[in-house]
Amino acid sequence: MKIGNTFIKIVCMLFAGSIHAQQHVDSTFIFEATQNPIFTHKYTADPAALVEDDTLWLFTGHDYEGGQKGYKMKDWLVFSTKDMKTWEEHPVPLKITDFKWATSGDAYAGHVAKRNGKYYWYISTNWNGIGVAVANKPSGPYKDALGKPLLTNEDCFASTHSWTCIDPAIFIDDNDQPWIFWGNGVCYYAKLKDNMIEIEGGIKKIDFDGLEFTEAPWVHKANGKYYLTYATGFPEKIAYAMADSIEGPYEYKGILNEIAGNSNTNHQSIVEFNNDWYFIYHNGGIQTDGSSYSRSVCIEKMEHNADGTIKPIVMTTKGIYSEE
Ligand code: FUB
Repeated sequence: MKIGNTFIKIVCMLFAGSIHAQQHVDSTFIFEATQNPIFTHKYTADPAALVEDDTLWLFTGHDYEGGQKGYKMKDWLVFSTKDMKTWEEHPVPLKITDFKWATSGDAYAGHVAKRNGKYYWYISTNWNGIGVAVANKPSGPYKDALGKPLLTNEDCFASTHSWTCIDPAIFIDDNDQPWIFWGNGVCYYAKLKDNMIEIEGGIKKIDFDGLEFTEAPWVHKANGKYYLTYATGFPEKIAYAMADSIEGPYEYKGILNEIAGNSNTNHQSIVEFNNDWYFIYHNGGIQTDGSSYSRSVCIEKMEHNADGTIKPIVMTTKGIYSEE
């Protein structure tokens, strides 16, 4: 809270749910998480993590509070942590109204990637396509980089439904080539140009035996293997496949995460931070008003086996705080 030129530090210990919080200076909010869901002061969905130096940045969607009958999201949120315990929420960095062409008004899932010293936030809009905003800092502010969508339903050559062009996920390979994966019903992918705001070459789709793709693709690489994780079925579980190269062929490896409590969707983000792998997802678990449309981000540790497969995620209330 700012009164005149004086910053008033507000210490508000919130003992409800999992948060013992300290709120201070302007609109930044600092708190300690002690269990899942990580954030209980707002409904958060569709997490996308970015690690830079000693900080994990977590970009999320922002559901309306309980009692909703559909996905209602108007802006996106950004949090950061250096130790996975103390979290900082930064001022709202991006809103759906920042994309003038997004007449849907729906702030669906996004993903932030860093390149050439800038931060690119790829967002979906339900039926207006995928846009990209750019900023000089991970916390923003972000600005529409194109003034039009980067991808639209017309690019989704194998789909006919209106919400097919959603859920962008960026992967920058070791040779510095950026890729974008996205889709609902069909998993599409393409190269991005070095400028991150143009598609390079053709758009292709992922196919392999056992692929039943709903949405939410995410690509990570570990020990030379490529992993494609994605939501399958509905209510969604998270499945995964492995490959030796980014374009496959991918081999289906099974279910990584089961249906998340009280939520039709699951939407994972997988990232390595301080020598641990984290599986970040959402459930509808906030009591009493959590639901499929009022979701909350949760975090579990994730482990690769010696043969490259991944140990199934065990969703818990204590989550990454279980050793405390
Ligand atoms: O949040 C709206 C949609 O729900 C996302 O785009 C999907 O991944 C699902 O989580």
